[in-house]
Amino acid sequence: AYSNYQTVNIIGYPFSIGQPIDGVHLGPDAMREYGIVQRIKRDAGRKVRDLGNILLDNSRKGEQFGIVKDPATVSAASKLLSEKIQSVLEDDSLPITIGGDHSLAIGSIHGHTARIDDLCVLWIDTHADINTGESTVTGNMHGMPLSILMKELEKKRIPGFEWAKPCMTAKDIAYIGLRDVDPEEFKYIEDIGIHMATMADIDHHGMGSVFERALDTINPRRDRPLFVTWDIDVFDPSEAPSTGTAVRGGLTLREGLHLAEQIAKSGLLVGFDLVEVNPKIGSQEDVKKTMDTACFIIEALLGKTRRANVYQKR
Ligand code: Z70
Ligand code: MN
Ligand code: MN
Ligand code: MN
Repeated sequence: AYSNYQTVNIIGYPFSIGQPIDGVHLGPDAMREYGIVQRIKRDAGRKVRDLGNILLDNSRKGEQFGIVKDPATVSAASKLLSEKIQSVLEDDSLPITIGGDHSLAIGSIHGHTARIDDLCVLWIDTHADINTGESTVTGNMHGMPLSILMKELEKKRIPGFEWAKPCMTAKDIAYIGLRDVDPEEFKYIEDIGIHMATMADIDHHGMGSVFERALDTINPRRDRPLFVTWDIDVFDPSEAPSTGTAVRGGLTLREGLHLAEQIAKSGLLVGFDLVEVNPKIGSQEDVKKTMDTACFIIEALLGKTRRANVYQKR
């Protein structure tokens, strides 16, 4: 029901202040130059609109809350994304946000929940991104977006995000792909009770089963609209080397494709993010491979399968 949108809207989010490494703000334009728009248009069987980049303040002011770096800059940028997402959803189209660092999920998830009732979320990532101002070791806000969004962590929110009322509870979200979770994050996840599928679970059960279990937990009747936020660093560095925090032992391209194809097949997808592609990391070859992996995933999320080079009928 939810996949009957006509138009796919691509939103670039050129932002890097949620993490310390230069270059991730160049992700959206690098993906365009690589040909993402043409690649989707080629077979998508629906309109694709490139809305360009959101105009963001991507300058570091050095302002801090405790050790948390530049929360006001992150908040202002996320607010613009939330508003953009809300306006795009007005005309029943599917927004794709290309990052930019993962702090953008504050804006994209907030924007989706503002327009879509009963949203649930798959967080596909190496990292849990649920640190609070108390637990963060790095102070990087791309490791913290979920603590802003979760109702259960409301008391631990850092100031400056008053526009983004907590909009998610543990029963609304599941992780897939985790393998680098900070001890304090793990405590939050256990206390709150968020479903997590780690790389160990994927090894043991296989991606197909891991995906079904995640949906059984957050979407047992398969009737809730689904949002996906996909951190490219969930892939093994051999598939996606050009990202700020590559961790060995990640997804193969095939596991990623199977997951994306199953998500598309569910017919529940209402929007997604693809984040943390950094075209300044690694060789030209590395960057190309990373963007190719990202393109494969975006195409599969939009319904392309490996049965034939066509998108599945919706
Ligand atoms: C760590 C932190 C993180 C992405 C690194 C890492 C978080 N837990 N997220 N790379 N995409 O800094 O809080
Ligand atoms: Mn992340
Ligand atoms: Mn994560
Ligand atoms: Mn990550």
